[in-house]
Amino acid sequence: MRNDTAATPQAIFRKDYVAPGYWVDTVEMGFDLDLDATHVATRLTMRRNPDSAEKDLVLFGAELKTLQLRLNGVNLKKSAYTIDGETMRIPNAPDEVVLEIETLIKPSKNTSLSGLYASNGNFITQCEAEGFRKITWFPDRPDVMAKYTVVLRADKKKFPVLLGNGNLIEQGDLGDGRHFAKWEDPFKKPSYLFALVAGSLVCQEEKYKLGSGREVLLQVWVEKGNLDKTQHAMDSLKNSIRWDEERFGLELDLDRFMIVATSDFNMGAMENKGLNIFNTKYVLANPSIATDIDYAGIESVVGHEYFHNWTGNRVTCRDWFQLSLKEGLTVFRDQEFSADLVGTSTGRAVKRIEDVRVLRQVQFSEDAGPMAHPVRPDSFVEINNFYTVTIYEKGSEVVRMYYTLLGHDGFRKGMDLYFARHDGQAVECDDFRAAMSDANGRDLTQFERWYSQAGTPRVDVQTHYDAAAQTYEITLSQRCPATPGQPEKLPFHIPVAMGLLNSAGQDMPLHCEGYEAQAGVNSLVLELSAASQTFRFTQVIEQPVASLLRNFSAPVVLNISYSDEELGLLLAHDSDPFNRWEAGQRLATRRLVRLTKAVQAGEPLALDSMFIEALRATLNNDTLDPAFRELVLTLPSEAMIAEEFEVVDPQAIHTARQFARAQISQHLRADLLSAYEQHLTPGKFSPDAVSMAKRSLKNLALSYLLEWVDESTFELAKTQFYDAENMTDRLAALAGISNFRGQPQQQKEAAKALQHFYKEFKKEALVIDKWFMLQATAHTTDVAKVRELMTHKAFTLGNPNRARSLTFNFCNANPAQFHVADGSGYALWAELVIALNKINPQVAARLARSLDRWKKYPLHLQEKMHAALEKVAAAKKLSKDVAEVVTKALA
Ligand code: TYR
Repeated sequence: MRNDTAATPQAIFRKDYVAPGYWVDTVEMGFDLDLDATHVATRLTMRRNPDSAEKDLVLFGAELKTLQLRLNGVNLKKSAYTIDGETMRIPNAPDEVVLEIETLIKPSKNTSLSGLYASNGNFITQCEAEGFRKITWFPDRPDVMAKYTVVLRADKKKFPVLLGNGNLIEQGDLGDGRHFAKWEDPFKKPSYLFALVAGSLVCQEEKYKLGSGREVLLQVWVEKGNLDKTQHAMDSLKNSIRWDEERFGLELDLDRFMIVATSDFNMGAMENKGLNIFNTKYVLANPSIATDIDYAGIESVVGHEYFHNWTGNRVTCRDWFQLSLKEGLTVFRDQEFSADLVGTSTGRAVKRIEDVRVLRQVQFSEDAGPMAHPVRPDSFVEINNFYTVTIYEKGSEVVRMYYTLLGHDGFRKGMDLYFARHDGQAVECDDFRAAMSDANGRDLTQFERWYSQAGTPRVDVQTHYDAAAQTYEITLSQRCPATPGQPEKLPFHIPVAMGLLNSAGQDMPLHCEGYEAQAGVNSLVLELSAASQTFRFTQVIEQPVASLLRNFSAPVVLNISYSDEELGLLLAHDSDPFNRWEAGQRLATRRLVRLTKAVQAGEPLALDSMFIEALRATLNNDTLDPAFRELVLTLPSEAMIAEEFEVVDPQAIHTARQFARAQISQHLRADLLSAYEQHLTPGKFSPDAVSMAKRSLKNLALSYLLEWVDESTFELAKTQFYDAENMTDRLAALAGISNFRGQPQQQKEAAKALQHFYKEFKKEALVIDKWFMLQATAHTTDVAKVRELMTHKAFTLGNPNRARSLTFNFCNANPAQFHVADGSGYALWAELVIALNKINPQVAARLARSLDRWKKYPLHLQEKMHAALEKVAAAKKLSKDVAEVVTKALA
């Protein structure tokens, strides 16, 4: 039974959208910044929106002390307005309004990291989605766009740097030990893009010439002591600026563009106009603290926020249900940016594979759970819970499907029309679809279902070859599982990129009825729009092997029954590198499922030589990019294997996967050793694609070598750990050492290495996060060990990065230990969610999602998960954020 102590969260609905009753033309603000009590004076010039059904003047505010409210120069009487929750309504206001508001806020008490807050003694803001209302009363909704002028005043010694959106137009001393800066943003913007930063910061800056010849000032602001870690972010910013000009013809519209790094941040980064605020994780890097993955992360997040300047800021969202309009599109853009920077076709494929892995592992799982929602949701309780992989990553896949259907030039035409129509506006996902459709004269009506229907479609494949007639038929049938509130689904418009391979593995010419044959083009995009469709190919001179869903052309699960031989052919020869990798994953998944069942049945385990030999051939194939080989050699994660089962047995999956890794280690030992040696990257560290690829293959080889317990490989890892001069190699070696199942002597050495690492980096917060993360995910780390680590002096739940490093990684990325039979993992989870709920609801709600899929586990685990969910649901003062997640899980 549900315990009803948690307030039932109230949902809001997309269909209830009403345009704002008033527009805001100008916003003038004055801040007297003080960490304990900041005074905010705001002056809004507003005018009635004659087209709205809303007659009242409506404002939102949260956690504010209101000192003053004046309408057209007259103090507002208590009887002149009503306040209900966060909503203030002023009835009978005149058509033209000047509203003056004074509020008092307490940044140092703000642990939610939304609104104006303190971070290491500096002021930081975060206003997306609804943080501006924690600064002042305002029609805090994205369709209200206004011009802002902001004056910041603060103590000059403590807060020498004062930053705002747009251009700095005036600054000076106030005489009393304080100083001021006046910032003016020339562009209209919604309140969620407002930002200010004040404090003791230093910057790397550079003048940069745009393609048009105009010169702009670029700055990366960090705390003192971090200026040796800003170069990569600066380079990434310059690359982003150039890329958006070249690929989309979009130029930076300001004279000044700033990035600020803070160690207290809920998400990755935020695209505030001209003043992007970043989690330090996505800014700070040098070879000794950052891994190759960190370098790549910085590049893509710097790109993402920069690209938002057009897709998000110049054209923004009408309401938060349209969030994917800006996020899905901007993820697509940052993915393309990273792919274009690498340039080579396998480099692009490597990036694509990495992105698809995240989509499948996290988004497909979300789509199959209680929080499943469409790319454009119909309702939510707390918008902060909807910054999801569905909105971002599936949203990006939806944008990519336009690209696949319309082609490179067609997509660009659609983008151009989108900006021509909507620059300066707050619009809907449908407006983007209309631009794509109108610019290309294509009917995309059915495509709308990608926005309105949740769930991951399944495409079942049947093939038939008629040797006498030389015809080949592919029948594709689609279905989509029910999701909360959507029991039945209608067919999607699915682009299926494909080719046919002959027995030598070469692409065959394609003659598909209804599709124009193009000489020399051996890949085709089939369009599946009915529940079931048959595509007929003629002049097919031998039995082909179909390569379907090339480059993962749609976010679906493709069910096709290949033989091992067919998969071997695809793995060895497919001209589409994505499907080459995919064939390897299919071979591996098949085996890992069998092994898991054997573990459960207590049967002997074995891995066949066909699979091992296919891996050996890939590993030793020097014509292949090492990064691509690393991906092929990496077995599907435990989470991916779990998706193959109705009922998940995390320990059996872990045992099976470890067995397979040890077998690969044993049988490919010589090959792995030589791959290790061949891919060393001596000399100065460089985060370029070629060196990164080498390191990734080398470190994969090392991690395999360590699976087959033997002293020489342990020594190899130890040497790498102590000698390496870059974090990529050090961390890889440390992970290997601490997962090594060796003798007590080696366990002692592992503990020593961990200690050594901690001492060396105790001043580098981002590295200490890695230190916790590595232990959180080690096979040997159980619940007791996590509790012990939580008492470590460097651990705190108050900092999101640190909280995530240990607790999130344990709950989400160490399934065999988290799902231990006695339920102690779940009890820990409940304690953590309840503790975090008091500090930071957004972070708490993220962790709350670790139990989303509880119905997929055996009954004895389900009972314990259910009890833990009930415990959280019954907790006092539960935030809307956490309440929504656990209520949906328990529904
Ligand atoms: N809009 C940010 C992005 O670029 C994400 C974000 C959302 C950041 C909410 C912070 C926040 O509170 O994806």
